[in-house]
Amino acid sequence: MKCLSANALAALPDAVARPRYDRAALQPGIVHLGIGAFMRAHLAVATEAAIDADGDPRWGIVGVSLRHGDTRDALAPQDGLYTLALRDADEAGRARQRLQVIGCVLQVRVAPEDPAAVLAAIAASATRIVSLSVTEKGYAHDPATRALNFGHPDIVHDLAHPDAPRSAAGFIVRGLARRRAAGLAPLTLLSLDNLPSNGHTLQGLVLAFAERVDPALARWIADGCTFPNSMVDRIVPRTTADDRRQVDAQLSLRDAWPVIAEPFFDWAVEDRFAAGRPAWDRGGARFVAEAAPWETLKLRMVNGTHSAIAYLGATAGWHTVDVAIGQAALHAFIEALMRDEIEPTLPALPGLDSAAYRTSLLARFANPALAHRTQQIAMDGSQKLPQRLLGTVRDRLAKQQPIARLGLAIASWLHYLRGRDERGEPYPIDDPLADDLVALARRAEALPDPRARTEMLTRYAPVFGDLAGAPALVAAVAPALESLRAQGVQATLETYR
Ligand code: CS2
Repeated sequence: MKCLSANALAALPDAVARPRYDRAALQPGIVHLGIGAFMRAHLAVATEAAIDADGDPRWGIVGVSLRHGDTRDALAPQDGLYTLALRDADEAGRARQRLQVIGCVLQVRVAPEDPAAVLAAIAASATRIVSLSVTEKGYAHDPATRALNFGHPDIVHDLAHPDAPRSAAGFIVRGLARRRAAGLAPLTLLSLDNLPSNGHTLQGLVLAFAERVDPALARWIADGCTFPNSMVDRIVPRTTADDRRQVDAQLSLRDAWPVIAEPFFDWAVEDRFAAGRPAWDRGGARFVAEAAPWETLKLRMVNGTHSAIAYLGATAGWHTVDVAIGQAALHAFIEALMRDEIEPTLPALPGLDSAAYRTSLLARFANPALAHRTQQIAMDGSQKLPQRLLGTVRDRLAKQQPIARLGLAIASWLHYLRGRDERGEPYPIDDPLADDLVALARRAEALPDPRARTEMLTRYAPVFGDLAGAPALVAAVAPALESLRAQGVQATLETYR
């Protein structure tokens, strides 16, 4: 089978969408840090639609991998091309996929191999936007307070090595320093991660780092660069070897690294760009005055329940989200969690029908064609819980409202930290704070008293922050945790639905 490449585009089956614009004319205008599956199924797709719609050639993308060379190794021989496979099921429940070859990624840089090339890309005169999807832990911050963690090894390293940073904040600040020194204009820093007020969060981290490097640089960034907040939403599971085979069969070409996603796409982004932007609205983006209310909606409804499904599913042995949500008791629990405990905390969003949002979200989770692994979503819980579940808890406790179901969602994470499922199968805890968390779970396990156990676990401040050990939190989590331990996931769900 031939490989996907610029020369092979003409041979694609008619049903496969492909770039219609002149790829050779594209200039690199966006540098994207963290070119993983999510970005290739979201930002790149909206950018592709914008270029297709108006032909503006200034928005080609230079992707940066902050860790491994695998994306570059896959995409370079393909001239940067890759396939997006949108998957769902037809009315009869049969899985189907719609393919599109994306052309706006011009090249991929691998930061550890060539940090100078990444800095040069940020400092290039044609670059107008530096975007990021580096996941929660890529911000090197304290998850509970969202302040830059100056004790983080990458931040310590980056303060000492101006020419070879490792962290996103290090690359951004050192790259901007070069722009400033070269007399170039400031640009936009655009976070696409699932953090509350992700633009403001990024701004706080970048300015904190820049302040340590040079206060005048920090002022230049604060005055000239913009940090729009944005809410991103599309479910993008990790691509498997099986996915590749299915895409290859339909392409009649070999694509070393396609991305798989649901058809649903949403992006609410603040229209504050220091040096222009693509016409992303042509690709489904919504330009909004304030993204924060949309972020709260999405983080609490989509991600909060996704994490609960992940921990309950992984411990019960339901390996994918569709299988998990297909369990009547889990479905009923998640629906009730949304309706009774999350939705009442959400900010007013004009035009939003919350019942319809809930129903469509449950249908997205039930998509049988994605095979989204619960263990994948379960990773990095320490970085995710604060904005996904604990903000909701805080809001409800402030109004003396019950948090029984949120208590079970949090208990499911604590239970998961034991590192083995209900059949006794062990799994690794994949989390930057795993060492702490596993040791804590062991110490708690040794305590005979259930309440003392929950108290010890919820006293973990990097995650629980000002809620650490709070009596109302402990009162909700302790019975749920005990029930998970003594009766298992299924029986517990029956009492919480
Ligand atoms: C998921 C998200 O892996 C996870 O933590 O909850 O990646 C989720 O699929 C997306 O945010 C949906 O937009």
